[in-house]
Amino acid sequence: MTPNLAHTRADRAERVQNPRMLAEVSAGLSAPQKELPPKYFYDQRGSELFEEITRLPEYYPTRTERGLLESWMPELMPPLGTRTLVELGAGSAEKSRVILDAMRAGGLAELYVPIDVSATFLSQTAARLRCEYPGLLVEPAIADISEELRLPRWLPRPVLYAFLGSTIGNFYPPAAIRLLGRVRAAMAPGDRFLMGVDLRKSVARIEAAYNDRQGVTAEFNLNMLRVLNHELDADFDLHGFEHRAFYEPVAHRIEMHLVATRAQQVRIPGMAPVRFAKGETLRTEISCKHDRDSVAELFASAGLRIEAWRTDPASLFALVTGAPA
Ligand code: SAH
Ligand code: AVI
Repeated sequence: MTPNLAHTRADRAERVQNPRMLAEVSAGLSAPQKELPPKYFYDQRGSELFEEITRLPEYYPTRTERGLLESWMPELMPPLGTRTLVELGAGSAEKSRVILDAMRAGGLAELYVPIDVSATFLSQTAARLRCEYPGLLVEPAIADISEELRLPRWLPRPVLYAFLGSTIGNFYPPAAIRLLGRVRAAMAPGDRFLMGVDLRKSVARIEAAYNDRQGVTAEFNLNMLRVLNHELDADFDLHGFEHRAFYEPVAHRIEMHLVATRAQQVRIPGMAPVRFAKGETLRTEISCKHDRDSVAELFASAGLRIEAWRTDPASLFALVTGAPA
């Protein structure tokens, strides 16, 4: 069952009866290190907060990736003859327009399939794109990409599968490999994969991106508790938790946690009460940082090979294309 984080009564009823979500949250909150998957940030408010993050001065990934797309797509796309763009975790699809423009310039933009868990936000994205790109068929799919790639039965080929924003970094390597393996399995001859990855760099620069001065990332982090309160009727007190983000150098990743500022107990219908000791943390996200070798390793494990690799002059971020190995 696909998570559906939109704030409507129907969605909520669906989610509360969703034993899968309850089981996932229950398992995550009873582990020695409490942990929940970052997909639970993204209800409508979470998606909007992420958009705000992308405009923060400290959050370099989005604007750097956009610059790379703008300089590379007009050259990359025409020879590929891409007719369909399938995008994983599309969000607002702001940067996807750069790809669609390059497809349209060759007269080939036929179908766009944005996939996301954030249902209402996704339908707003789709509606905007239909207006902006008359003639382009836009078929959004609400799906959890950690479990499935929900694709229309028929896709005009060749297809470009895009996974932007370094969202791959939010998956532990085994889950990232499974996800890339699903993309590989969906690819036909002539199809390509395009992925954005945030690169390893100065710890100070990375940590600043996840500890912005305006506190937007902190709000985004706390939004997961709002989602649990709303979707599962939990009673998290948002004043009882604070944001923490730090770089873990061995695994090359940012970790985001919510730290309990006092001992407390949380009730979630259908689960045993959840106790937090003062200072105990709930890990809400990892954001793995890469280099060319680590991406090549992920690709190889998923049956893909790197075709091309582009970085910005400061080597903050990379765009990589892949094809079946
Ligand atoms: N691609 C956009 C958005 C990145 S934010 C960009 O580069 O700016 C991550 C996006 O992935 C959000 O829109 C979120 O709702 C979506 N997402 C996160 N986990 C997901 C999952 N498991 N399945 C589907 N979508 C997911
Ligand atoms: C979506 N994802 C790649 C973002 C990241 O940087 O890992 C989410 C995010 N978390 C905090 N700030 C942004």
